[in-house]
Amino acid sequence: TTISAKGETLAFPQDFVWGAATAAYQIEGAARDGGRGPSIWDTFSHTPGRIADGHTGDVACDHYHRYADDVRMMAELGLGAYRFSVAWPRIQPSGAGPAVADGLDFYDRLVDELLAADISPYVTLYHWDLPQALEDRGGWTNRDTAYRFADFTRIVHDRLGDRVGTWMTINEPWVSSVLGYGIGIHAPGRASAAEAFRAAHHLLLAHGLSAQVLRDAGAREIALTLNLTPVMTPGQVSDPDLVPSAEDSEAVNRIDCLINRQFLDPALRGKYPDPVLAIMERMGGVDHIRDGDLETINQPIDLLGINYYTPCVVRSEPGEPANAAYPGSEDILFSGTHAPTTAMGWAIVPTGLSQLLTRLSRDYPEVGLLVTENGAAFNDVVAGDRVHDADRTAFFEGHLRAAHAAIEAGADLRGFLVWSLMDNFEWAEGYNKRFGIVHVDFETQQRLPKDSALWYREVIRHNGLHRERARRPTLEAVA
Ligand code: PNW
Repeated sequence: TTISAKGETLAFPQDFVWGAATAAYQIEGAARDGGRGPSIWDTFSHTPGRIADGHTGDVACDHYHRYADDVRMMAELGLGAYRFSVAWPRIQPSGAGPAVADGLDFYDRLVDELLAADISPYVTLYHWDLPQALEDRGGWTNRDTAYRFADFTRIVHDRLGDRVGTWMTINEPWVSSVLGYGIGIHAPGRASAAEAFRAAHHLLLAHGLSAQVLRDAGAREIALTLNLTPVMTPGQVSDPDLVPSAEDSEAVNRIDCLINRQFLDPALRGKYPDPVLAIMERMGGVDHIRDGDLETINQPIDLLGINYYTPCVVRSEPGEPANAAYPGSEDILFSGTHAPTTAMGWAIVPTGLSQLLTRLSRDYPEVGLLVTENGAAFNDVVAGDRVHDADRTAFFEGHLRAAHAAIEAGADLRGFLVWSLMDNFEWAEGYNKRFGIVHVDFETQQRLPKDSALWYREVIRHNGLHRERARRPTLEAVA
């Protein structure tokens, strides 16, 4: 029996998708196997001083060799969907030209294992591992990269399209462009506001061209995944209904345009917000935007993938210099909060997710919503064969309650994928920050489901969340 008596659980919609997400460079390792070419993350992680403790993704979770065991583990956890990314340099080592058989074979086997385990594969085509050869020709600042990505899309879809229904083009173009080209804390490590805007535009163009290819090839569901960040004043963190001053509202709107609408509006409305165009003009011009680009970018898509971790908290502060990650953010102060934080130092604000989902379904009603990432790094306590991560469970519980509230308010949320399936290479933080619901011992490669994974399995099994008062032993537990 399930605990479905009214009031005992927060039931999610019947066909709600429950799963977990990863990305190729963060888990695969096997950096030189199967004819894989170097990506910008190989170059970056092997550059001294770039990654905490000099960590690299050379071995990572060795998932390339352990994928079959990993799929078995996913099945044991009851996952209905698994979101992974395809490493472009495994398929086209120099970013162009014919596909490498070993690379395609790997993803082919992975997809078959998933389907045999009744887990739906959700494929991300770009999760930051650009072939280094393309970076040598300008990377995402070069318009041609977008066309190379369309070719890559076609190759991957030709091989996997008969079995993969859901396709995500680009993961988090804000992070790729701003952290990679704007401030240089991610690969390729460049630091120029003008380049970041160019790169962002070409990433959007790549999304549009890729979506066209997928549509023409008959893909069932096409998505763009964005790191969407509710922007709020310090007062709104604890009281979402608070009405900010006119100055604070302007600050919130400007940052919302830079981090969210710079991507949402071209993809879903075919235009850049005016404040973004004005800032782009100041930062080096808008010549990279050609006639027809916005039509290409504005492809009909089925799903918007939402990666939510933490809000952005700002207020007006005349005289404050611009924050390098937000060109044009003069006179805005980026503020801390009193909310508890994760090991990343990110404030934990579950209501940010309900706000975000409600706002998206109001402002962009034509697209379905899917949480493609939500999760947290904590300093987990390993105790024998258990990993106690009550903080992570509480984090997910809070965010699932928030997601449920948004659904009740009418948001068209189709599913929820936790970040991440297992501890992995957390980019600039290396292996020091653990986001997994499964613990990984990076010496032995042993996987150990954390308490949060066991809790998540129950959530999936019941298609819902127990209310506080359902915490007492359930019918099953006492039966
Ligand atoms: C996302 N930020 O990255 C990525 O999609 C994942 O690959 C990553 O592991 C996860 O979130 C956790 O970090 C982000 O600094 C990295 O704003 C950095 C930021 C946002 C998202």
